[in-house]
Amino acid sequence: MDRRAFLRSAGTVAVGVGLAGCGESSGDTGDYDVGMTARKFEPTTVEVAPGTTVVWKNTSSHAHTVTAYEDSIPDEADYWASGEFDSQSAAENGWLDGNEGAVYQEETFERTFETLGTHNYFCVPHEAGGMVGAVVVTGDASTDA
Ligand SMILES: [Cu+2]
Repeated sequence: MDRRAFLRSAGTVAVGVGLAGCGESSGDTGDYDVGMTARKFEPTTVEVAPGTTVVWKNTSSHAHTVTAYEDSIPDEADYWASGEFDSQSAAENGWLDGNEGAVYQEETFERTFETLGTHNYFCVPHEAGGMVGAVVVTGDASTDA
């Protein structure tokens, strides 16, 4: 065989390894998409393509929840919340019953979004303090979270 051609092709292996999936984030390590600080989701709004799994991580020492607003997600979307509740009232009652659905320090919650539209959500204990966020699922999103 042509030895030079063999060497040339062998030398191209591994190009591009490690580059796939790196998102543009504000200095985090890339293992989550939305952080939970002491009193807010950061970033507040993320835009993703259908089929994207969004990962929240509690980057604070406070317990939080990730709880969808039942009346403020697309009609066709299933209800979602940390703690796997099937309604907003169940999630709110679960929190009152003993912090059910809590995402504690360093813990993560993830959800895969298929339904186009805006999914608004909040943190049960900190809603009054403005701890709310949104996942916008759009066919135009170029980033994979
Ligand atoms: Cu909170």
